[in-house]
Amino acid sequence: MQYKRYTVTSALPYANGPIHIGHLAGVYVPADIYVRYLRLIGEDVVFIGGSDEHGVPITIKARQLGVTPQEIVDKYHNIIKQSFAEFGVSFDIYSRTSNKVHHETADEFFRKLYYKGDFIEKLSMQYYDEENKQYLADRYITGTCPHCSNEKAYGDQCEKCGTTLNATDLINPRSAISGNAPVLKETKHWFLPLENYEEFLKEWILVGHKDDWKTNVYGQCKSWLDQGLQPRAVTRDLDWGVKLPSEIEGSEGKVLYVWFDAPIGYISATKELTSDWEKYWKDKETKLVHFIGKDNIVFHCIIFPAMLKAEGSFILPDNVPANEFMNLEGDKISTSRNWAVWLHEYLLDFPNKQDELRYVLCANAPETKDNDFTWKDYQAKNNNELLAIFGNFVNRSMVLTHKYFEGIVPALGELNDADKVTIEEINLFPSRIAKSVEAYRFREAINEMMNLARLGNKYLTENEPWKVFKTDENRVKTVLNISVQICANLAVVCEPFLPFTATKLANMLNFSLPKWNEAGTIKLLAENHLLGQAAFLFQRIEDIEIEQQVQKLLDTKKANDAANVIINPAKQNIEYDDFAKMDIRTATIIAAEKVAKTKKLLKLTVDTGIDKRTIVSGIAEHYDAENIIGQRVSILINLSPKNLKGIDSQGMILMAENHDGKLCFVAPTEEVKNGSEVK
Ligand code: B3M
Ligand code: ZN
Repeated sequence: MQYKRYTVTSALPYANGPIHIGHLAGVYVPADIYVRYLRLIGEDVVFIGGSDEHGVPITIKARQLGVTPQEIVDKYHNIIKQSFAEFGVSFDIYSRTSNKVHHETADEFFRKLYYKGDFIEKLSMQYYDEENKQYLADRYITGTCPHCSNEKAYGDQCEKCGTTLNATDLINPRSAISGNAPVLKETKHWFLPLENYEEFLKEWILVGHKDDWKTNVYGQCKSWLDQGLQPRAVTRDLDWGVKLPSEIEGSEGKVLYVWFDAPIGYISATKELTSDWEKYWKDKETKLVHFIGKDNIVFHCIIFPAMLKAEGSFILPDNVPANEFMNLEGDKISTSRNWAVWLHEYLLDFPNKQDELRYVLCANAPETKDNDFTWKDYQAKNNNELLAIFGNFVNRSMVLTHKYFEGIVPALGELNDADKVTIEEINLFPSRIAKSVEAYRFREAINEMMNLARLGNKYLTENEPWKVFKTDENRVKTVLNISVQICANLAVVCEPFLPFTATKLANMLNFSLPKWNEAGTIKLLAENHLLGQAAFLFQRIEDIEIEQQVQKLLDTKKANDAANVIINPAKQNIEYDDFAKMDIRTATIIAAEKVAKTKKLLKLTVDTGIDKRTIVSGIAEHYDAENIIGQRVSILINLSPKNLKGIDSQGMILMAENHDGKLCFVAPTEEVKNGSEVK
């Protein structure tokens, strides 16, 4: 179907932390490419973004830091908004759900459904923290996941296995506020009876979007629909969020569930952007596209559409191109573990290298499966692709045109067969790239874009203008004309992916970017047009820069390991006499050797102050024999001797384990004679 305009939304990030590369690769880079492309083909499009400022993740963070939720969202909203702007994510509006217009819009939406009788009102038992006198919504409850035994599952979801949960599913539930076991207490809530929309959703998704939705999205929807839908609570007992209309009985202390209000945020933001907002949400000739991450699929494909359908006046999304996850150096990105490349830090560490990151995240986008970001790959893609192919081609074309023709676009002479083939190929690129972008296949699209640079490189290399110039200046004119035309084409078709590069390149070529449809020809630059100065589009990224980033991650890992040491609970009490039975002495290792044919054992000779005795100790994986001669230790000397690998071991050396699992000696910190009792 032919659409008149586009409404493109990107998931509203929670304002409880900054943006990282996972968000970018999954949502914002593809959405921005799509929107920039639409603008270049001259479409009417609004690109909507904003911060999701409600919900339990925000109030939990505020509580942890001892500040108000408003302070948290103010801080992160500003960081997020600024880093997006610097990164070139070209939102038409970046709004926030704490805005008045949003509260009004969400309130109006809820009321409409409420007064139509679309909700069911239910009394249910909810976990309650008696110490803090608070109902425990969603993430305020933690416990063991019944599916995968993850001990840190939340009341709404297990992040380890991805299952959506109810708080009452959790084994051994705990209040995230007090750590206490919660009690169940009655409370009233409003539910959207999703089962009433099941038939409509099945028809709309399973039949209607079988072929155009991505398989991962379609698959998740199908599995939800196959399981059968159930009523879903749209309210919560919380004091942070969009308040329920006060005239409703029992509404006090309750707010809309964050996943009820957040998607309405797309609509509120559009209202804030333009008084003409209705045509972007209510006209069937508008194409609505939601860019999201895979953990948001059910909300955008099942629940929000059911809400829209219930409301009745809105259009439904045409597509929901959700991506899988981007991992970092082989490990899942995690805000709480600080395992991420943060956008605002990247922008500081790599100033003016937005496109380099955009390129890597798009070329490696987790479109069909989870993918991995590594700094080595970032460096390789920059040095071997952006710099060696794209940058190098543009640079050679510019430098040669300046060298031979003072930077003036030379006239096209007679074309040989190879020229004609090249020109035909140039012609195919815009539509080929467009096709991939329109099908949300951005990796394929960016690779095609690079193929145009590859074509240019190959053309220059094969025609060797630097050799031909002496004998055939006219031929060089033709070759360089075609080369700079390829540069101009690149400037156009790279714009959605590499907007900063497009601007630089257009400046270099001294022309303003034409619309997409004008690309594909060798007529973008007129004969005799004066080019600007040649400059480098990309710079080599050196090993040292990459090593610094890798080191930063290693430091994070170390800090996490140290923080994660599991401290066992105390053992049962004993009497002093039990302790007094143990004879522990300070001693010194005076000889050590590896026990043959074992991995773990060292045979030690120890001066106990009483005697010199042999002890076999399982520390060979942690210490080399020659390095521990002279080491002070503590020994349990009256442990019954034991024969280990044919050696009589007379006692046990006391060791403590550090966070890496390394065994460390326990020894006096000051000079103490061998044989001194530890008591
Ligand atoms: N804030 C969840 C997330 O950041 C949520 C998205 C809302 S989109 C309306 O993953
Ligand atoms: Zn689980």
